[in-house]
Amino acid sequence: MAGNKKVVVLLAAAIFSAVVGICSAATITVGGDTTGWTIPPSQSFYTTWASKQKFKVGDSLVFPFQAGMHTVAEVSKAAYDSCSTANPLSAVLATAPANITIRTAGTHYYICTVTGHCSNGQKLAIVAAASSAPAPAPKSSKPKKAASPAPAPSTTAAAPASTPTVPAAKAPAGSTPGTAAPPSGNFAAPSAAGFGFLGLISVAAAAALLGV
Ligand SMILES: *[C@@H]1O[C@H](CO)[C@@H](O)[C@H](O)[C@H]1NC(C)=O
Ligand SMILES: [Cu+2]
Repeated sequence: MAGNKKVVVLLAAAIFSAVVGICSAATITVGGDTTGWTIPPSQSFYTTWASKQKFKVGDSLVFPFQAGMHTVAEVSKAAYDSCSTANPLSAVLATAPANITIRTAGTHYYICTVTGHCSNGQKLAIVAAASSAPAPAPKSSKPKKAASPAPAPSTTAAAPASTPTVPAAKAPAGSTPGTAAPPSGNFAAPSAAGFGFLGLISVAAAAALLGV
């Protein structure tokens, strides 16, 4: 009993953390907290920094800099390569910190437009992945489940709603239906139904951790 309850709670926690961790837009401080956006200690600084980050559509790039000292503008690859400030693709942002939300997938280029700064390495190229919004669950890989998308009353819905979505875990099979904590069941049902593949991964991971 107690073990099963624990499993349900852990599964719910795993699904929740996976969804929050993977789907939410991030705020990324360009250059990190110590360097920020400035003439860097080396020409390759921002290239190296960017290679260690993950960017995706919806993330915000925050460029921290001393007011009046620097700017940020998005530019073309050619302008990035040549440090040309002639035709920026965006407004030249001079208010610190500049905050730019990544709108499209692909490579984006940013430079400081203050004379000499870009050529001294104050330039950033990032590759943004597509937004990781919850994808439609692959139907073929899912076990058939009760067609009850609406959140049902907690007392009766807990067991039926969560059991079919847990193909990897054996624990729920032998347990008494209805003993799962109502709050957990209530929470797990819409989560598992809505997050499909992600949920399955979370469940599998949690099951592996628990050794079931
Ligand atoms: C940057 O903009 C995003 C999206 O509007 C916001 O969530 C975030 O808090 C902002 N960050 C800063 C430091 O202004
Ligand atoms: Cu600058």
